[in-house]
Amino acid sequence: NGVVHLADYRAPAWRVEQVELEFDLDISATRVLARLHLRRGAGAAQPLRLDGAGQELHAIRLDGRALEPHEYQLDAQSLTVFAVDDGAVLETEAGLAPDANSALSGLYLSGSAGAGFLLTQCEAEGFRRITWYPDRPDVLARFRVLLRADRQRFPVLLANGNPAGSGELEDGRHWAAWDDPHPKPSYLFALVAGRLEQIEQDYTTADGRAVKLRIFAEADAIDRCGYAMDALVRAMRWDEQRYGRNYDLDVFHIVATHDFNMGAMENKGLNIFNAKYLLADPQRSSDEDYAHVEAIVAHEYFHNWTGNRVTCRDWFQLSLKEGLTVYREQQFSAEMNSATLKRIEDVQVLRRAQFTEDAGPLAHAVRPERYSAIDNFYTATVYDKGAELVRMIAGRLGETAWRRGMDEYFRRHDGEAATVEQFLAALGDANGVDLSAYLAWYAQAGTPQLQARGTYDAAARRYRLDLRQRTAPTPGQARKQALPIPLRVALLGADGRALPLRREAGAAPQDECVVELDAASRCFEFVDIDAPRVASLLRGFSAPVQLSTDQGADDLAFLLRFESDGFNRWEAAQQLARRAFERVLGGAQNVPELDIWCDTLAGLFDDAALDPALLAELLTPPELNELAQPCTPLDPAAVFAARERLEQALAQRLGAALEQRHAALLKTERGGLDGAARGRRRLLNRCLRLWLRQDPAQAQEIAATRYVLAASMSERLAALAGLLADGAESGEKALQDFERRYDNDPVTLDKWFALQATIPRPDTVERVAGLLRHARFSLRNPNRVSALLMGFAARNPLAFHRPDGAGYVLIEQALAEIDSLNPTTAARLATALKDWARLEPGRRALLQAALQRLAAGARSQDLADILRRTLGD
Ligand code: BAL
Ligand code: ZN
Repeated sequence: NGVVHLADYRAPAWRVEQVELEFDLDISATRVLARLHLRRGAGAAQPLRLDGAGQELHAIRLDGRALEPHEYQLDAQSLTVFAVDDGAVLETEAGLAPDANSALSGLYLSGSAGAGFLLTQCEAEGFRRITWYPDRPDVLARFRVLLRADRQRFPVLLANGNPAGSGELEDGRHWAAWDDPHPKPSYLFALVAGRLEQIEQDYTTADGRAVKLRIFAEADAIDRCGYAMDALVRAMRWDEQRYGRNYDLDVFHIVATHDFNMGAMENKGLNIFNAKYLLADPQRSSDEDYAHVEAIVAHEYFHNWTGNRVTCRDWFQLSLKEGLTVYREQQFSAEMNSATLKRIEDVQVLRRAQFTEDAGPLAHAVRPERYSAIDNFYTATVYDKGAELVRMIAGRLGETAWRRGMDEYFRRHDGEAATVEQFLAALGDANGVDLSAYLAWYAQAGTPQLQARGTYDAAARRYRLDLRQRTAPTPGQARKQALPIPLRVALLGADGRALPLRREAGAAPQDECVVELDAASRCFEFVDIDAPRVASLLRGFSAPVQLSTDQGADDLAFLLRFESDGFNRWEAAQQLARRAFERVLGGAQNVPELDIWCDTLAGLFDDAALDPALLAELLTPPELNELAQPCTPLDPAAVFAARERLEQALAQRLGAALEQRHAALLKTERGGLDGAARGRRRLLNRCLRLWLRQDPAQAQEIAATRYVLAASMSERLAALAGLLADGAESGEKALQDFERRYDNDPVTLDKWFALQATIPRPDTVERVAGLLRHARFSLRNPNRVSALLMGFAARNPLAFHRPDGAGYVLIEQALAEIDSLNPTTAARLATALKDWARLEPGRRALLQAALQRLAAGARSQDLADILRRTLGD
C-alpha cells in the first residue's frame, strides 16, 4: 500500500562506494551515464534493487558487459539486477526530458526554454528521477561528475564538491568535472547549468582553508545577492566560533532560481535557493525579507555539518537534521539581532503553524512512525517543534555541556547516517547524563497542555507550584504519556523585581529557576519567599506547551508592565488579548479584560525606554489562526469580527497619541537597514494600522502619501496593506502603481499577489479568481501559488470561508490542476483545508464535499495522502 514504517528499517543490502555520473545536457533531451561501484551490504545476498522513475533506459552493462533482458527487471519505480557480485560496476544510460518536468523534482528547467537554466532538486527522492540508484539517505558514496553541454547555451556548469578540470569539446560544446571528496547520500546531489552571472568573495576558514564563495543568479538578479554573501560569511564565522565547525571544500556555491518547491536546499557545496530567500535590496525587499535571507542562508550553510557531514539514517529521522539546524539558525539569528524579538517570532511561527498542525488531522510526531509520501513531512512539526526539542535539551544541559555534547556527536558520527537515539546518546554520554526520556517528545504527537497553580503560605514563607500535564489524543495515538517539561520560573515581588528563589533552606538564591515536570503532575516548593506578587512561568517559552494558569487579568497586566524577561512580557500581552477575545467572541458587551489590555498598553505606549520593535509586538494581538484554534464549532467571520473589536478598542484607547507617535517616527525614517531603524519602522507601521482604525479619513491620506514616498519596501507594503484593508480607493491606485513598478520582477510581484489575496473582504474571492488569469500568474510556479492561493486559503479566513463556499470551490479547482503539474505544491496547498471538521455546520458541509471530490480525483500520492489524512480515512 506504499506505506513505509520506521519499524521496518533494514540496513541497505547494497552500498555504492563510488559513483561516476556523466551528463550530456540538453533542455529537452539529456543523457545520463551512471557508473556505480557496488559493495554488498548487510544481510543475506539479495538482487540489486535500485530506485528509478520517469527516465528511459537506453543501455545497461555490468562489469562492461551489456545485460540481456532476462538479467534485469525494469518497472515504473525500480530496476532490479539479478546476479551481481560484490565489487561489480553497473553502468546505466538514461534519457531525460528536463523541460517536461513540471514537478520540479529531479533535473528540470528553470525559466523559459530559450533563456532558462537547468538544475536539480533531489531531497527527498528526486535523485531516482535522474538515474537508477539506492535512493536512500544511508547509502553514502563518493561522487564524481562530468558535465557536457553547449558552451553558448550553458556557459556555467556546476556540481557538488571541488572543480576537477574543464575544457573544450567539438561543435561548440564544453565540459566541466567535479569531484566531491565527502561521501554523501544521493539527496545531496546537485547540478546547475546555464547562463548565470556571479559574485565572488574569498574566505579563509579558522583552520586555514582558502575558500572561494560564489553566488550565481540570472543577470537581472545578480546585483541583489550582496546581502546573502554578507550573511554567508557571518554564518561561516559563527559556526567556527560557536560550534568549532569549519567548511571543508575549496568552493562554496549558491544558486538562485525562481522555480523551486522548497525555500532552499543544502546540496553539498552547491546550495540552491528559491530566489525569494536569496535576493535582497533596499528598494524591493522588506525587513522581513532581509531577516529571511539571513536566516535561510545560515540554515543551509549550517546543514553542512548537521545534515551533510552527519546525515540521517532514514527519512523518519528528518528532524535530526532539520530541527537541529533550525535551532542552530535560531541561535545565530538571535545573536545577530534582538534575541527577544527572535524568540517572539519563532514562537509565533510555532503557534501559527505547528500548534495548529498538532491539533488537527495532520498531527504527527517529530519522528513519525509511518509515511506514504515523505515530501509531506517537511512540516512545522519536524522543523519547528523539532527545534524546540533541541532547545529543551540544550537548555537542560547548559551552554558548556551542550557544546561538549555536540562535539561528541560530530566525533562519533562524522561521515555517517545517524538516528535520534544516537544524537541523544552522544549528548548524554559526553556529559554523564541520561537524555533518553526526551525520546518520548520525538515519538508523541500533540501539544501538551500544562496547567499551573501557585499558592503562597505567608506563615511558612513557602511558595508552592502545582503542575499538571495532559496531551489530547491525536490521529493514530490515542494514549499519551507524560513528557519531561522544563519550566523556567521566576517570582516577582510588588516592585516587579525577581525575588530570590531557593528550592531548599540554605541553598544559594537565584533570580530564576528551572523545574522539570517529569510526571503527569507534581508540585514544587520554594522556601524563604517574601510576599510574591506574581509568578512568571515558562519564561523564554522554555517548552513547546500550552500553558494555562490561575492568574487573573491584573496579574497579566502586572507582568506586562514589569516582567524583565522580554518574551514573557510579550506573552502576558498575548494572554490578556486572548482572554479579552474569548469574552468578546462569547458575546460579552462589557469586557474588563479588554479595558485592562488597552489601559496597560496605553501606559506603555509613551515609555521611551521600551524597544520600539517590542512595543510594536506588544500592541499586536494574536493572529486570527491562533485565536481560532480552540474555537469549536468555528465561525471564521465571528473570529474576525471579535479580533477587529480588539484592534478597534486599542486604537480608540490610544487616540491621538497614535498620530503623534507616527509623525515622530516618520521624521527619522530614512529606510535604514540596521536593527534600530528596522525596529522603529516596525512600530511606525503598527501605529499606522491602528491609526487607520482610529481616524480613517486622515490616516488614509497619510498612508496614500507614504505609499508614494516610502523610503523602504516595508513602509510601502504597510501603507498599501492598510489602505486595502480599509477598502480605500487610493489603495486600488497604489496597487496599479505597484504592478507597474515591479511587473518584471517575480519576487516583488509576488508581494502584490499576496497583498490582494489577503485583503480581508468577502469579495476577495472574485479578486483572486481574476488574478488566476493574470498574465504573470502561473499554477506551474510554486512561489505564485504560495503568494496568491496559499495566502488566500491560509491567511484570509474571512474570504476563504465565505459562507457560500465560493472560496472552497476556487481552491478545489486550482488544486485539481496543480496536482497534475506539481504534486508537492498541490499537497502543501491542500494542508490549508485541514480544519474543515471544526467549522460550523454550513461551511463544514461545503468544505467536506470539496475535499471528497478532490480525494476522488487525486492523481498524485502526495495530494491523496494529505486528503486521506485530512478526511480521517
Ligand atoms: N533540506 C530541505 C531544505 C532545508 O530544510 O534546508
Ligand atoms: Zn533544513
